[in-house]
Amino acid sequence: MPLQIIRNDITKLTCDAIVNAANSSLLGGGGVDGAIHKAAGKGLLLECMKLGGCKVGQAKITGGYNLSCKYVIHTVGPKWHGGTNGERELLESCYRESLRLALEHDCQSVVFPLISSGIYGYPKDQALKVAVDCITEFLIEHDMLVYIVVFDKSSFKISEKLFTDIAAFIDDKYVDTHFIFRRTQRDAWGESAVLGTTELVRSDEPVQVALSSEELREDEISTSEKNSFQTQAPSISLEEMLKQEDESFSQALLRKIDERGMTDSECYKKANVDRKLFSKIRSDIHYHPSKTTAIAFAVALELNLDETNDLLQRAGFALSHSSKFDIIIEYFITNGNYNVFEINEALFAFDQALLGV
Ligand code: AR6
Repeated sequence: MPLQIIRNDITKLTCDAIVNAANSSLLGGGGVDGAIHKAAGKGLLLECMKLGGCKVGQAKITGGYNLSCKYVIHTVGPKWHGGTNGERELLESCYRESLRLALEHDCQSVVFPLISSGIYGYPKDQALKVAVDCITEFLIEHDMLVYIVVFDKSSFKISEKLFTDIAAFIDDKYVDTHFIFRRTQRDAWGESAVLGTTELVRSDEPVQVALSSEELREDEISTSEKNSFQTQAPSISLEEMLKQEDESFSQALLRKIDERGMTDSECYKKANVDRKLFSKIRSDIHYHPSKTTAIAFAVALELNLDETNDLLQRAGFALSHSSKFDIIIEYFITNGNYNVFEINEALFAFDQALLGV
């Protein structure tokens, strides 16, 4: 996945470069800067002493010393003074300059903390947005694995309104479904059965979760099949329709990319999917993607809900109302928001798997 948000301690990660949210002296400090210097050891400080400091919005590179990375890229974020003092531009410059250095040093993988969002007081949701925007812009032109690491849950915030909206949407759908499932399940197995999630699995695989009775799965499959028929454009000939019914996931994906006039790279980049994985899917018509990959492509293609279910079904999956993950995807699709990175931010905030590989 070219951009991933992870929760971890940046000093514990193995990658080509980690980025340090430093101050302009480059001689260490608190927060992530303090943690990096402590873990890297004296050698890092000695090298930093030779660099002559660094301006806000700029970046400088050193070795990784005792860390599990080749390089540390030190960048100095802006202090937050209310947002009208060029903070955003300076923060964008931190990401761009750091990525430029990473590229110059042939880094394949780079990890960023949320620069300026701690001691420097940049509001965390806005800091995250700047990070995601700058990194995705960079990834349109370059192949690199970039991670944003957030230290703990409290240091990560999507906008309050989005969070509340999604929470309400989940509540709505989830409660409804559980009421229905509770009834269905009670009918099938009696009162004592355990409630769980009903992720649809490939039809040739055993049912993985307690709740998915065979009937329920078939119910869901036939619902999505029905839906997929509803989405067929009336102008398609019967022959065409029958051909499409037999299409594999990979064939359907490639057809839809063509229909939308997208290039392959536009599509896999928009899906946050790695080029190598896309090549595998392209060259193997029977390729079975993971559910998160399949959904990422549905999002990149801006499919509506029925079309998404149709594509997912070709990979053996479906969206259901008994999984928070699925409901969040449904929320974004029904709101016409097909920004995979914004979806991932929300998924992350709700502790769900992210879209992409
Ligand atoms: N791993 C990942 N993220 C971390 C870690 C860690 N080990 N520790 C903190 N964070 P901050 P700033 C997160 O304050 O706002 C220093 O004194 C943290 O939760 O480290 O750019 C420098 O010398 C927050 O979200 O950096 C400067 O004087 C993010 O990293 C000043 O702080 C950045 O928080 C820079 O302030």
